[in-house]
Amino acid sequence: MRLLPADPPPGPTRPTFWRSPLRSVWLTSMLGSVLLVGVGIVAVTGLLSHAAYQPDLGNNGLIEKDIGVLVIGWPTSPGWLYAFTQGLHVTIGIIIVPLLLAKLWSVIPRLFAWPPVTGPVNALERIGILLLVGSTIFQFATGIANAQLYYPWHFNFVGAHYYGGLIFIASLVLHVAVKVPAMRRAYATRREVLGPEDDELRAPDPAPGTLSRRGLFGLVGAAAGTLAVTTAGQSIGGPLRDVALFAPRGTGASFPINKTAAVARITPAMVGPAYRLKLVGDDERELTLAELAAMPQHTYDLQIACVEGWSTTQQWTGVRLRDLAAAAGMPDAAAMAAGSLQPRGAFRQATIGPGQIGHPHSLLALRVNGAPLSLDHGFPARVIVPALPGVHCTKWVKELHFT
Ligand SMILES: Nc1nc2c(c(=O)[nH]1)N[C@H]1C(S)=C(S)[C@@H](COP(=O)(O)O)O[C@H]1N2
Ligand SMILES: [Mo]
Repeated sequence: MRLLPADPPPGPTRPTFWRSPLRSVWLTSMLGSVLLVGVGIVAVTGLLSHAAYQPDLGNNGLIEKDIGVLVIGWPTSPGWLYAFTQGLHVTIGIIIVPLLLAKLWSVIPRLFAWPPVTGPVNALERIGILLLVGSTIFQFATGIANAQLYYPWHFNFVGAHYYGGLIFIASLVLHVAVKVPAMRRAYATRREVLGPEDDELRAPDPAPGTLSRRGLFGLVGAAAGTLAVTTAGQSIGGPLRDVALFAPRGTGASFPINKTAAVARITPAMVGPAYRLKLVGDDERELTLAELAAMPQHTYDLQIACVEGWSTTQQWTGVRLRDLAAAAGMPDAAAMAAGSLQPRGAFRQATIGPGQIGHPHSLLALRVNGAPLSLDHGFPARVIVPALPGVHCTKWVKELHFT
């Protein structure tokens, strides 16, 4: 029984509708191979970022059910580790967008292939492609929107981007496995001009060319290069920072503020003379700011590296977290949860592990660049730990729980 006509209806389902002389399996293989390197880096650094968040710890509370891919204790050295991996994740993710668009353009006739499904195996393959294209668009759209601080959706970004990433990786692995033979054939025959009967992507009735294949690569390369120049500065710093037009916190700003005290609803009264830092462990005690400042102070150059891709190195001064753990009667604490004065929102608490607590450069900072913290940077006290995602460097710290 035939449900659909054997001949495609007029429009994009007809092979003659697609007339660019550039499309071929070879072109798609080239674009796909380069893209694969890019998305490979983005996928691995994405999983590393997930590991760095340590969602298994306490109130980091990002994901309800963690599939547990790449469960590692996140190291504290080198100190620039997260700035590097996350800078790569965001920067490469943005740079490869033109390549992704060119790749999708190169295979678009396949989207309209007629008949839409030829059999059970083909149906599975098409579902796989649907998952791949769907999750790709979802991952790039949510990732770029997040890096641009634009949240048009109502779901939890971290969870959605994590599960979306797992679907993306699984469907990509499948896709590459299925397509490797066609790619190898295309590369082997690169000098021959294959006819449409041998090359499912070649237009049977090509229009005169307007752009050479080299021109297309040049265009994609130029677009990627422009994105690189206007994005990378937020992570790399230096003169590139001044042209980081696509970095929402990047242009010129060498020490961005993630969330201002006003937005976080921190009032001057909260951080006035009545301020006390609460330490909870085997003992419980409260310290005034003067008592904190009277403890041994240490100064280090440390980096804040935000999940959004930007990073900055400043000189921080404060009390070692391990000294505070000892002050709470727990010198060997395995976890520390930092609570903020911030009345509402996701940043009320973040948890870190034993490696972070024990590192001599892990501070509850009272000063930055020689001066007391500004209110926007977390006055009176903030957590700052080497190689930790910025999101766990809690500002306006009210209490530290050691367990
Ligand atoms: N209480 C609180 N702490 C916080 C945040 C926040 O919104 N509230 N933002 C976090 C994030 S996501 C980052 S990247 C850093 C940024 O620190 P900065 O604003 O001093 O640059 O602070 C972290 N600490
Ligand atoms: Mo952040």
